[in-house]
Amino acid sequence: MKEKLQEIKEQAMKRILEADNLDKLNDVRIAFLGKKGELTAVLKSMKNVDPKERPMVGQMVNEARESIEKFLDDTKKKLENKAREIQMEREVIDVTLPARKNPVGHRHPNAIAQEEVERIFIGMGYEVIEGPEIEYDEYNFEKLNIPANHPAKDEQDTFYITKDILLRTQTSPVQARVMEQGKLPIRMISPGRVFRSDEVDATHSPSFHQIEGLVIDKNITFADLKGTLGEFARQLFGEGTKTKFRPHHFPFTEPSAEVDVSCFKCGGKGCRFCKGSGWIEILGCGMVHPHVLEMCGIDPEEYTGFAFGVGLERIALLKYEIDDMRLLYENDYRFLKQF
Ligand code: 2U9
Repeated sequence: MKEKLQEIKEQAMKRILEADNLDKLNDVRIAFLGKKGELTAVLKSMKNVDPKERPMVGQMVNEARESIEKFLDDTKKKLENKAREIQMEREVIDVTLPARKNPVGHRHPNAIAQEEVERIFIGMGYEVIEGPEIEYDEYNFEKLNIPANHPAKDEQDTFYITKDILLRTQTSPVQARVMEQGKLPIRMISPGRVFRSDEVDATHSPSFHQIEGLVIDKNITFADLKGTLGEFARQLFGEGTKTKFRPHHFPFTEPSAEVDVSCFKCGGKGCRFCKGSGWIEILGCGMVHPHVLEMCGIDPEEYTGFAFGVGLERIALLKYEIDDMRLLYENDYRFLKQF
């Protein structure tokens, strides 16, 4: 028995020395001290030992167990230290390495164009006011003098949520609400997203952005409108830019006009960009219809005003010479980073 124990002890020590990681060491512990381990087997066979010799053999088994356990624990500590050292080495941070590039996004052409338009009007004393994208029919159409039988109100053109609630088709309801508040004079622009039930193509999208402007004060005339939009066009497209006002019709303004700017590519001679005409259409405008003033609580005998609307995407496409509106909605970084 003594020899057997000595042999088990030597075997265990040898295997412990050979274990070069914590998993292998644990295997050795199980092989010798586990429930089915070799030393445990010896303990179980004690019933066959002569009862007189049992205390002595028992003591020998305990001694063997203790020395194996101690050696296992010491080796475990050594292996743990070694593993920690390896980990520390692997995780060392080289502070002299150049920093990894952190790619940042890019401002969208729409955002750049919007900020440019806002900057110009803020410079002329306008306030920037935003409003809800979901609106009442009353504010989107009725108060803007758009009658019930107007084609724009067709379900083909407008996204209705209920009979009376819709996705705004223009930002005009924001101005209608400001007018209703009754604080005059008003000098404001309202940028924002609008919705129209259009098929997607190079120049249309069911959701796009507008910037509308409104000025209400005593003695505002069409001359103020022409001067303001002329200055806007010069600041946006360059000092030499000319403007042309063509008569038009909108239900909410009277008289109304569409505005062309002289082509900033060819200076008005005619080129591919302006399709040979020398002019590019950029916005719509007019004097606020007296009926609209009345419906929004303003006396048209005392106050007059002008309004205008520009499509933000149209400005972005023109300014950055982008030929397909869909590029503005794909958010491909390779496209965006060019502007
Ligand atoms: C109120 C009164 C009048 C806003 C106006 C336009 C002319 C116009 C278009 C530009 C391109 C829409 O995005 S677009 O298709 N808009 O031509 N908008 S006058 O007139 C108003 C607004 C609010 C209370």
